[in-house]
Amino acid sequence: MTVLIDKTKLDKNLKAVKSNPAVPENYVPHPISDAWSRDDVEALFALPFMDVILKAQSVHREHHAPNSVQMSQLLSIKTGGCAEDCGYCNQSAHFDTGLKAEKLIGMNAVLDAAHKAKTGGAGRFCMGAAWREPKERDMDALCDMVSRVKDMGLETCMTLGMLSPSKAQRLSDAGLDYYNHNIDTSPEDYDRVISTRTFEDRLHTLNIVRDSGMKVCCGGIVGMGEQAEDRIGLLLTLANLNPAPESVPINALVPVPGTPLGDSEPVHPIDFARIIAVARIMMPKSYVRLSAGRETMTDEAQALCFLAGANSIFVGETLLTTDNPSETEDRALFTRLGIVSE
Ligand code: SAM
Ligand code: DTB
Ligand code: SF4
Repeated sequence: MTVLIDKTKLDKNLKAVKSNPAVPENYVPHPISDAWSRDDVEALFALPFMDVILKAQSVHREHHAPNSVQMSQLLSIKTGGCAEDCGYCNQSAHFDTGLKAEKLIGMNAVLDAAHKAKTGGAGRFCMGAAWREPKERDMDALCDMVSRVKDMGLETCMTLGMLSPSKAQRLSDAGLDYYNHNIDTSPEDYDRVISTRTFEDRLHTLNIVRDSGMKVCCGGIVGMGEQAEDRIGLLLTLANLNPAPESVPINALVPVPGTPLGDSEPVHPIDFARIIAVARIMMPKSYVRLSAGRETMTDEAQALCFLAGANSIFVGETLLTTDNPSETEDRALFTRLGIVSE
């Protein structure tokens, strides 16, 4: 049995979870499976590049259409001023990044953006809020956004921070298909990056999302100055969630000046493709998304990621607040590679 989380630390962190008012008194964490051991993942990372890519491509072709990539479009529905202190994030109120905090946007702005997303070919519309958790008073508006976007024939996704069981159920009942909640890095590295919540808080919300019937979108960020063992720990935790997330965004840090991680060294494109390949091998049925960071990647680096088994991207020229390649650039790349969107 693989020990993913140090027991003493887990006990300490479970107390932290229990201090979260969203967590019921009788909370028992879902067991994490031991389908993948740390040794297994180390062995995958140690493979020569050609071997890991071939393995990933074979797994990919067994489970997915080889030349098809899912397209999701993001919209920030509540920008900036966030109470959390995630060291990578320009939306945290703890750091001075020059980003202006805004209120929850209105329905018309959401519907306009969703319409543009659909016209641009996106199949899923993901609404993100810079919150620790949504407030009760915002729930009606959020549920309306979900049902109106779904009525347009788009899949729906939201990322709003922590959820209580009742809030998750309301979103699920409104028609929310996916909930995005990233673990970001390994359990061991978590406290270096974020101090205002625990890794177990994240796992707890993921369990609540699962129990509400929504699909799970959960991934992480690389290029935050993490060690090789943290990349292993990140993928190990994701793949051993039971079941594995249906959607796995792998973000390359978008370094933002003013954030604690704004000076981090970028990940080499070959190392990034290797991470995608290992994720693909470990989570064969999941959509592995080449997420933040495409703006600074060459066409060749992105092609390598698709070869490694990435089969989803964020489209549109803005992610939540930072730049992403334009529709024209993405269309040219897809044409060159013979990729079709789904
Ligand atoms: N506030 C909610 C939360 O954190 O769960 C939802 C929005 S938050 C911006 C969604 C995710 O975006 C984070 O979990 C993180 O993985 C990713 N993210 C944020 N800033 C990023 C950056 N500068 N580079 C790469 N990914 C980033
Ligand atoms: C995810 O894993 N990446 C997206 C989405 N889920 C919400 C967000 C990336 C944010 C990059 C920084 C920004 O644009 O603000
Ligand atoms: Fe807030 Fe989410 Fe940014 Fe963390 S990642 S500071 S929770 S918006």
